[in-house]
Amino acid sequence: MAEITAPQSPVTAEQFADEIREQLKYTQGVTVEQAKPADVYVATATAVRRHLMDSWMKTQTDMVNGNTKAVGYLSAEFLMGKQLENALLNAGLTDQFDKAVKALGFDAQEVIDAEYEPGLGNGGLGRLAACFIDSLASLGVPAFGYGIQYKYGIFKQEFDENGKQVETPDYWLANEEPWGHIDYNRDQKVSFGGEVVEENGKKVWKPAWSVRAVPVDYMVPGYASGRVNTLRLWTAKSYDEFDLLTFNKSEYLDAVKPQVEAENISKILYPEDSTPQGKALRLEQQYFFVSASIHDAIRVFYPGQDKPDLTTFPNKINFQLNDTHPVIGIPELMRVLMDEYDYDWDTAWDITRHTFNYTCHTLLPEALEVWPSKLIGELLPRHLEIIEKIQDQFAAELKAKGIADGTAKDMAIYTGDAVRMAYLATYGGSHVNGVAELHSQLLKDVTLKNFSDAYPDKFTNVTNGVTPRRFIKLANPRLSDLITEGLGTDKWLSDLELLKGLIPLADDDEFVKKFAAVKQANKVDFSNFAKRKYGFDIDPNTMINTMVKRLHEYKRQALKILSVIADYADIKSGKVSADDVMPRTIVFGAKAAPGYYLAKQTIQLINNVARVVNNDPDVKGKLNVYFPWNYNIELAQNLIPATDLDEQISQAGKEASGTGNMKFALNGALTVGTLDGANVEIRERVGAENFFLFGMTEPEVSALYAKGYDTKGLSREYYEKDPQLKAAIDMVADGTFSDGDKDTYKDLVNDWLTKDYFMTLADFRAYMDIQAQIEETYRDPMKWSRMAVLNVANSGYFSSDRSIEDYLERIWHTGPLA
Ligand code: B1H
Repeated sequence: MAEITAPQSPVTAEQFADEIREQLKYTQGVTVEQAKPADVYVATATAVRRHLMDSWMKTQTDMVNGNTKAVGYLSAEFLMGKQLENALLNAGLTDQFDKAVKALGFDAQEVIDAEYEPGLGNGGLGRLAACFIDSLASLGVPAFGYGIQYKYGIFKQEFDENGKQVETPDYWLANEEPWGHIDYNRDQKVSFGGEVVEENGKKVWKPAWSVRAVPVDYMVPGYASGRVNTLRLWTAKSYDEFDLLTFNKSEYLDAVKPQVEAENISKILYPEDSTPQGKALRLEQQYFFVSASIHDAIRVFYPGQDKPDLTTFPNKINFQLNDTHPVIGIPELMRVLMDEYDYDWDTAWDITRHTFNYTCHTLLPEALEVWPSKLIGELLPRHLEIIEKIQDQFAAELKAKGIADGTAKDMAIYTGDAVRMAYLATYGGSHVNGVAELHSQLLKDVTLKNFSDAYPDKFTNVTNGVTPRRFIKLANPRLSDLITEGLGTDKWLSDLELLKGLIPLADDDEFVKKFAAVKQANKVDFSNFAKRKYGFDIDPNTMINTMVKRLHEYKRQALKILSVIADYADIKSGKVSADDVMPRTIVFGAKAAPGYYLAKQTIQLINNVARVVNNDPDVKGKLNVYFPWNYNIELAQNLIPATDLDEQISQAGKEASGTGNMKFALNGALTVGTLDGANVEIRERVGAENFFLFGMTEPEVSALYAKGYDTKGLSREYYEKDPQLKAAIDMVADGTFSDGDKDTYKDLVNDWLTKDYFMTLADFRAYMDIQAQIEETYRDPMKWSRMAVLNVANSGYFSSDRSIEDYLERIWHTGPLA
């Protein structure tokens, strides 16, 4: 018998059933007989929260009274996923729940399914924030996640009859949401606009309008740590309930206008992943949550003090800036310290500099936020003044370092016209980190090179990670049981490097067969799930080949779909006999930003390739393409454990890290990938022989740009030279996937043949070649499964617990509560 260390509440199933019954009756006014699964879900959530309450309160008092510095993770996105199962796991109530709901006459899965998934993030960046707060709590480190409770999360994706993406609003708060507790008594006032005047030699900001920031608190229970941290998401409320003066003039709609506008601030998550839009409302959102959070931290750590000694602030909490989105926090803390607490500039700067650190998540220049000075000046006039002064100080510092004028100009935080938030963050904080080794290196060599030359000690790397609780234990219970059996303990859930103990089992045929059986059972489960949710008929006896991530040109979904088309063309032309084809099911999941034209064309193309291929008797059962709409955490948790082959095929030097790649490797999928982002480190760890590498490296990509690939139309040569590539692109152009219409994909085709910035065509041949090798390997099931076991065994490094430990050591210099 394996040693089991998972948390286990002393409460019995009978007691837990009574607690649920009590919630149903006394809070919801529903009898068990009347209750629907959704009622039982709410009752269970409330009961679980009660179980966590003492630990939550104790964690907070220990944090405030103790000497352990806390972490404030400032993030515009927290993509949490459903909460119930995770909360049950960490509260040690999973078994009791299963038995209790059964005793009450309900199906556990139906109760779990009643929860509506909150979508308060776009993709990897938001999910990383969710993994990090899970790991902080599990390591017992005192921490706050600070963000926004958007009323509308990431849009719901549907496909119309032409296969085009249609976005519909995600009104996730339409039904009772039992996890968040709105705390009207811990509100903060956040102000905007107006002007700065001088009074008695002091700058005074006279704002034009204010909103009320009200916190909604979510418990973040640690796994086996006994600690429960807080995710505090701010919602905007109006102060001006009603403008009586206007109302008396019987202009009712004008009277409620300020209220409606104030509440707009937290209304919607911007759906652009990696290409921010410079909209005033977005800057309002950023300032709104950051200002409220800074004031909240002062309230929490200096309770009841009018004149706190804020020189100790950096010893109380360090704020991590999750990308540039919260960087306005730097001038805000300066303003608070000087204008609200009377510190002089130098003292304020010293406090600020020691309070913030910045994580950069991108290499795409268009993703680094730059705000027009005019906009900042209108919305936050005092902050613009402070930014100007920071720029002056910065310029003087660069001069003193002997940095050339031209270079210093290139490095300007404030250019007169614009404010570069990444530069402000780099200068205004203590550390800057990238999210994978290659990414951090490229930040130093390219994106932030001047800064790295001037401030080499600021730069470090923390490779991303994912939480094994949600992405192995909850998503893949069969594999979890097998791992526990193989290792003789379940301790791997809080020490993922223990997975290394599985390495010898890759040579144990019995174990490898069990592992293969787990994968097969997961594939059957997924097939059933896909039937139920989408009406798909997925054959679980085919290879499941998955590409799930946001739709972006650099991620190269186009490369994948072109390869599928090429395979299809080969069968149609008789070049390849259908009998020789290894049956594959290709599953895509991807949302495109609503205004991203080529990304949306790619979605339409994938859907229509799926329609044509799946209905063609010539390839039936051999080549199948499915595109479940609305990719989200729930779909991820069902699809990842069932995947045989995972696609991580971005152009080298473009994907900062990727975190899907880690989830797949940890669930025993093999990866086909480029040397990009964290793929590099995954391959290093699982072994080159257990990873399907293809394509140009980052230096090769740079060299090809230097030759003029995108500017001189070099992609056309690849098209002319490679008949298989030509056949595939011609098929897109000739209307095969648009009922004969030659215009549908013309912009996509034109881009491939004239520009192809992300070098899809240049990497096509290498990609087809590696796919041939993949097929050959898959035909040997034992070999494939052994490779998959070694992927699991060697991926323990990619736990977000390890990422957090790296942050603690390299950046935050703090640790667990005593
Ligand atoms: C990542 C973003 C992002 N990088 C702007 N940048 C956004 C940028 O709303 N916006 O404007 C939203 C998101 N997201 C991703 O972060 C990277 O592309 C991944 O490679 C990385 O794994 C992930 C987590 O570090």
